[in-house]
Amino acid sequence: MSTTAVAEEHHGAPSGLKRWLFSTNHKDIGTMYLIFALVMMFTGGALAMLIRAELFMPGLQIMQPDIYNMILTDHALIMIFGAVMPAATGLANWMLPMMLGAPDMALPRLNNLSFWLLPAAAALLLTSMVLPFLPGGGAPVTTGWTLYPPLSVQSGMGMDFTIFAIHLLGASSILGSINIVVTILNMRAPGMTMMKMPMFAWCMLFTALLLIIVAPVLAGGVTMLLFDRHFGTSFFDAAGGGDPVLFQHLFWFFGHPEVYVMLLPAIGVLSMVIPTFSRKPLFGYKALVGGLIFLFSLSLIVWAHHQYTVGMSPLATEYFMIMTIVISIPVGLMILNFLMTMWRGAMTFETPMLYAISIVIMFSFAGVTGVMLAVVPADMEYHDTYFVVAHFHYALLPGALFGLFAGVFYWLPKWTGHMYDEKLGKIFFWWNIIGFNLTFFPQHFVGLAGMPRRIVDYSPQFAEINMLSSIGAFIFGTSHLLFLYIVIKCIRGGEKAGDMPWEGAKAGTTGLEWELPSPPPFHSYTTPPVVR
Ligand code: CU1
Repeated sequence: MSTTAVAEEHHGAPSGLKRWLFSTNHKDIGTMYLIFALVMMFTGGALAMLIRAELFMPGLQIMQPDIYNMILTDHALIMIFGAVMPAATGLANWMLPMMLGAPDMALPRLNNLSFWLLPAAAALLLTSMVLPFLPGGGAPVTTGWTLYPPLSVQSGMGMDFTIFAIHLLGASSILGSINIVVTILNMRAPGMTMMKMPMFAWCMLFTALLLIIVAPVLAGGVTMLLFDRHFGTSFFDAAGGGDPVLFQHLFWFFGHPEVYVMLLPAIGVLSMVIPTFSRKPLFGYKALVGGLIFLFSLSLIVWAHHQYTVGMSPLATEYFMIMTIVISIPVGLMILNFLMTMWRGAMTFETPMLYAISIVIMFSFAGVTGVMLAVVPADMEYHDTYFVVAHFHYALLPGALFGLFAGVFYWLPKWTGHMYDEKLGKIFFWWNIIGFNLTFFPQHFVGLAGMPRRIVDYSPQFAEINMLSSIGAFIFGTSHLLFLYIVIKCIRGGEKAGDMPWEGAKAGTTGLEWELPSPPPFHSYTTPPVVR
């Protein structure tokens, strides 16, 4: 519908720029979230390209060490807070009301505020990157996204901009999460009980609950940092009676659940995509809900596995090790449920399904390296090496970003009314996946061989693998230009998509021997019941 048509239909509804600025419409806000995330993905991706260009060979190529560290820091902050989290909120905004049979999100004005805090935060973050190049701008932020003191207390003005950006991002996440929780609890259409909700809604519910619990802790931690920097406190300064390790506990109490905040929306997308393209209902719905509760609870009590090397008591270390290994049980359960959903299904392999299957494989691999890292004596060896970098990129690209890609391809027909170009979609998938694996798989080996992470230069024996990794990164990075092209092409036109765009993917093509089971869950939200 064109802007003017929208304005005509709702009397006095703003059009043009005001439509977006003052929007309380979940679809428009969802669109803005997704576009913002896309812009941030390209920004963070450009930083990643700079990192890999610098690491293309030993020696300093294009930048000084402190600038390298700043780029590394902002790559992480932008990807996590700017790209992955807003994209997930965008999907939730678009799909939740339709899935639950609600007319809109529960708190539409709060929804508007949650979104518009994001560009402000991005402006602060980008300013912090420009400051070191200006006279009097201070030293760059070189702490990494973990912002550990004492370095974060000592760094320049850019750190204050970064801290304020995190405050705004946290506020945006908390408000957005409250909206998601209230929508799910209060806005379901009659008959839509909790246990009938699509799995995506369950995943978003737990994502939001996690954020409401942990984002304030991060906000508190960085506020204490701010006080140490400017107001003479010494929360994290041993000379004044404080303890820098305290910050690590505050940070990772947020930081570990944050991994699940990024992961769960992708799990939600997978539990929609896999049944649709397997033409079978989701296997073990109740077990998955139980698994989510298990995962949600455990993810809050395993944080110190990120800091085995700080000298915690052996008892505490063992506790965190055991809990971390236990958390692989609900994750394994999810993988099993996805495999059982595909088992003997009439599978077809459109782009969303290709992503879903590759995610199950690659994320399981990250699960295995994750268990390796959970084991204390082994982690003493791997800590702060490229093995960790390889591990969490296998967790966060398949486990979050690729899940979002799957969701975008799955729902683009719904959003735009057009089918995307399936052939280009498949080309993008293979280009993307090959580039990704070429980049990050070799990093396991340099890591095991002892190459430290967060370092601008390395010794010559790591040269070949780093060059391979950089070539992979350029293949991976450029693939996203095709993604952008596919999305724009789909928005601008293409084959018309009906109410149930994936129905055309007919069963029987893989030798289905029995009656087709009940329709895929897509039906549950294509015709939402009228609510008044
Ligand atoms: Cu963790």
